[in-house]
Amino acid sequence: MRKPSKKLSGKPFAPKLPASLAAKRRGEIAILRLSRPQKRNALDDTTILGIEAFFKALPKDIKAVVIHGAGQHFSAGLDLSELTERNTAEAVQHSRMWHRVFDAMQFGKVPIVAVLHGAVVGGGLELAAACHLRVAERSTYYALPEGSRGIFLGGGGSVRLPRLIGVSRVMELMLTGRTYGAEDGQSFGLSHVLVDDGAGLAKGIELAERVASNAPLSNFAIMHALPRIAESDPSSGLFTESLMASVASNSEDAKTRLKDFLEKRGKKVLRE
Ligand code: 1HE
Repeated sequence: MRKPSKKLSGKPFAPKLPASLAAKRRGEIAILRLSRPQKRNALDDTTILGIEAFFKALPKDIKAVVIHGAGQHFSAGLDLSELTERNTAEAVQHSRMWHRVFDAMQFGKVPIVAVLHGAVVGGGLELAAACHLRVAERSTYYALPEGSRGIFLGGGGSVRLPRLIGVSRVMELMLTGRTYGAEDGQSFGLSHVLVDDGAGLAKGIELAERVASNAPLSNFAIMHALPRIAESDPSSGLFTESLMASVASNSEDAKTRLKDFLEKRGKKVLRE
């Protein structure tokens, strides 16, 4: 049985969200909870559009976001009960809607930490893959059961997941329907940090606070420039890197932070 997560303290925060989502803020961090445990946090249209509304309404002084799930599972993926009614054109539009929301997360204003536990399945894994950091509790398991349901990835998974774990592993998950446990997920690169059950949210908040203490322009470069540079041809990549580096290092923030270090006020980089 999963130990209860650290109590989610913090002030409720404003955006009008569906009942399947809840938002709080803790200082410079906003925390978004998938709150539909009775349906294992299955992602229906209302929830996906609610996630979009949450990110659109993020106050300017929020510097990082944590996403986690209520109940025993992070998310059972696409709400399968909504799937049967769509024709082909509507299905394309539906997938494009997920793309719009998850792209806006990946290339949004602030870094996002996903805290995973229990099932991280199908669209739930696609949601996690659109986040910048992933913390997994030991109860986490990953699956892409689309093959057995007669469907396909539709939330950007075929683009993002191979970049995390390679086409071969994604193909294996999809063809065989097997699951990867939390340890496999950690060693393959699905999660960045593995923690005990019940410890994920506290770790996610700790990481988000650390991320939030970076210079905002550096975080912007890491979220927006790094993935684009990594996918461009090396020559263009190196050139873009030089441009981004010069923009960042000429900011007031960089000047202050570098001076602080040189005058012995900045933090040293010590082994953890
Ligand atoms: C759902 C969903 C769902 C649960 N859509 N209603 N995803 C899947 O193929 C995963 C399907 N779900 C499961 O395998 C299991 O629910 C779990 C392993 C995640 C959890 O099992 P369990 O025993 O804790 O819960 P349960 O009894 O199966 O589910 C509780 C309720 O949630 C039940 O409804 P109820 O009215 O009978 O109480 C389930 O029907 C409901 N439920 N999962 C709708 N996914 C953009 S493309 C992405 C494509 C995909 O995501 S494919 C993967 C779909």
